[in-house]
Amino acid sequence: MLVAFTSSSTALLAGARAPHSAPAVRMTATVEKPAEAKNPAGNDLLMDLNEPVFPEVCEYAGITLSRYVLEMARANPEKPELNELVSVMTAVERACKTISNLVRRSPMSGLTGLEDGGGSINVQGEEQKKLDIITNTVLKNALKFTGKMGVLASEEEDAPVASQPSDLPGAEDYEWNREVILEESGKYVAVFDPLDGSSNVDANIPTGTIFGIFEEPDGCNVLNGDGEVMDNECLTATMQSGNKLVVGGYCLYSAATEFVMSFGGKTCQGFTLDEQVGEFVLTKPNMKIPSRGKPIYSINEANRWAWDPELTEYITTIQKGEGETGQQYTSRYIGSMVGDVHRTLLYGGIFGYPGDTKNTNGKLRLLYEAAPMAFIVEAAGGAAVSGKGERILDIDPTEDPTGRGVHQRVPVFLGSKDDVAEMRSYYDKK
Ligand code: FBP
Repeated sequence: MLVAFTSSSTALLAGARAPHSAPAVRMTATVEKPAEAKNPAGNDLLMDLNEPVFPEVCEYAGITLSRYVLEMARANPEKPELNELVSVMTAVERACKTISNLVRRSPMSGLTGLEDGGGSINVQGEEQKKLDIITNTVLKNALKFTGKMGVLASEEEDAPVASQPSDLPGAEDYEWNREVILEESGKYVAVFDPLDGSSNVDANIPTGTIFGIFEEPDGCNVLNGDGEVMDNECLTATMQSGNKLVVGGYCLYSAATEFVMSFGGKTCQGFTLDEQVGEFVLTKPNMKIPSRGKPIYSINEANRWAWDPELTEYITTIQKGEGETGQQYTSRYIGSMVGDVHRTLLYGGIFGYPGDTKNTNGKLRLLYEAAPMAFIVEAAGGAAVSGKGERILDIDPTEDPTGRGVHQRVPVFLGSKDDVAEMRSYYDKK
């Protein structure tokens, strides 16, 4: 028997705090064990995790993110390593709460504007915002403090950094018990974009944090016998295909702060930050993207002149309402990937950042933007492909044609399965 979340329970969880007269709802969810380990998009899963069990839910608190992650580890006793992921996820959760507060208060706390008045340029040639630097530090430190991370790769870091607690602020005066540190660290690898869409942040437009957690590849030792960092090993540890992700997700900083993630790729869960309590509460259990959603496309049309003719034909056709559905599509584009993907996940349709004659590989980075978002979209039953129609999660970053390593870019199309398939049909018919 399987009891997943029913609409009334969702309503209950969605903060429709039950009036005292409503009988306490005892919710049962049994362990889901699907026949074959496929994600909702029908693709292989790295690991076949059981969904957590919530025999009881406090009608006033709901299911918090931290409880969900704990229950996920409990529901998979045969994978004790998941217990270590609990502290990693707690760190990501805490960092996102901190970032949400920093972004929300930035106009009052002088955190708007460019770092060094525009003099601080990241490895991608972008002027860094003050918040790019600060949010990067917040997430980097939160992950390092877990002692569980081997390597971190961030949009704001030139190269992957080994997570050595010894380089944390104040570490020089602290007596490190090196054995423990060596033993503890080096299990997980994190890739992240600490503040995606930061070009919009000063205008109070939605931004977000995107993250992905990998297991460190077997036999990868970022520290040699003398505890020195092996840069090549760091790079190797981060350059993994998206289908190796263990956890992927994003946090959206908008009217509400929402945390959407998939643990293992089989389901997609949405949590909303209850600002009064300071907890992420499950408000969108088992998110599913419609296979054919609202007639919405989301793409920066300013680059239209440089697009492939196939893409131009597709967009023109759906704009005229002459596509497969006969519906006239409308355009929605925030210019913050997290915001545009979140809307696409809820309403359906298609989001894209294509390659074009100017930027053949588009703008979005494979490791810490496209792959975690593709992981989420597939966990919700959608599709995510590159400009060549390749599954984003199967792209091997070590086969990097651009030589940009962790910062390599990839053309991205993702969203409702039928919309992505329709878009691809224009390339396949040539
Ligand atoms: P960063 O802000 O993290 O560099 O992200 C890139 C991004 O802002 C995406 O969020 C967004 O989808 C895209 O660039 C918008 O690019 P453009 O302004 O060229 O449409």
